[in-house]
Amino acid sequence: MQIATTSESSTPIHQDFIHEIELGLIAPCASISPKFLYDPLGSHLFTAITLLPEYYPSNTEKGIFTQYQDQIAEAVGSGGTLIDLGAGNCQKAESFFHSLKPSNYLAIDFSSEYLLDSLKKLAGKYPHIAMQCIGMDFSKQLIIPDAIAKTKRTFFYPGSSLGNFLQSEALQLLGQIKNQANDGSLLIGVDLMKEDSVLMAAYDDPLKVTAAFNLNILRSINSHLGSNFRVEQFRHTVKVNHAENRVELYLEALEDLNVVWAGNSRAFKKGDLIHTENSHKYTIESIKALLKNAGFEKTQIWTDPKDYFAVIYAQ
Ligand code: AVI
Repeated sequence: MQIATTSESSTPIHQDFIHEIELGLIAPCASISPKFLYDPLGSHLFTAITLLPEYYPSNTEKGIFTQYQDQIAEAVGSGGTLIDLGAGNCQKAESFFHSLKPSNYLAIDFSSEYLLDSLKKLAGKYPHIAMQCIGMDFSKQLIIPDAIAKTKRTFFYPGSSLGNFLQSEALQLLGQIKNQANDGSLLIGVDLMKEDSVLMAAYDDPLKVTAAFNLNILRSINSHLGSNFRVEQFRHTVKVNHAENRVELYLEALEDLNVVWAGNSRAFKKGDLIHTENSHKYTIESIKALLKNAGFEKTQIWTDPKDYFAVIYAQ
């Protein structure tokens, strides 16, 4: 078993996080970056979300991967380094090991604890693939260490996570991917715009798993900041913003309350909102234009029969 963990300067720095969280909390419209959703419990809750029948992105993307596995493998080719962005439990990348036959697998995720656990299990099953993992906040900057082979880098970014970035941030990330692919390529999953009822069911599921995932961010913030958020004083709220083509997640205060942490505090009135996530939905035209702007000239696209989701190979 060969696993290398890297702690580059891009590894999350606690002090930067505290500053970022405080800025969001004291802003007139309070917000918390969605990356703080993914503490160890949050990562498990997200995995549970992907198993919900209402959360169509996961099962639809899986259907596309299964149906077009051969075409995708032919487009991507075999060998080289597979770089998995937001690897999580590494299961999606694993499903491509057989057809893409990477010689090297680099898993990158914000939640390094969860990632290392996942990678240890994987490395035992595929001793012929060299594996590395990096705990990195690539929402700020994506830096692939020089030690990672530069030839035939294929970035793998499934699950429509690009949608969690604003358009300008998404463009910047795609540009960084293009720069560091060295003539390589990107296999990406993107969620497409659809009717509100489908979106609302996916982001406000009847089992309340998404509510738990969203509320858990308050515990994650308490552990970073030493604040005294109480989960039971908030509720999960979802809006579809048609002007911006996105689903928005919030936490709504159920009563007047005051949150305190080292030397600072924030008062919330009943009904006040904390913005926790945007999930942008694309059209085929809008994602093609974004990829082109980032330097990806050629695309191959696969979708499902309802046009809910697209898998794109971009070069
Ligand atoms: C990770 N990301 C693509 C998910 C999404 O759909 O935007 C996160 C999520 N938030 C609520 N449910 C799932």
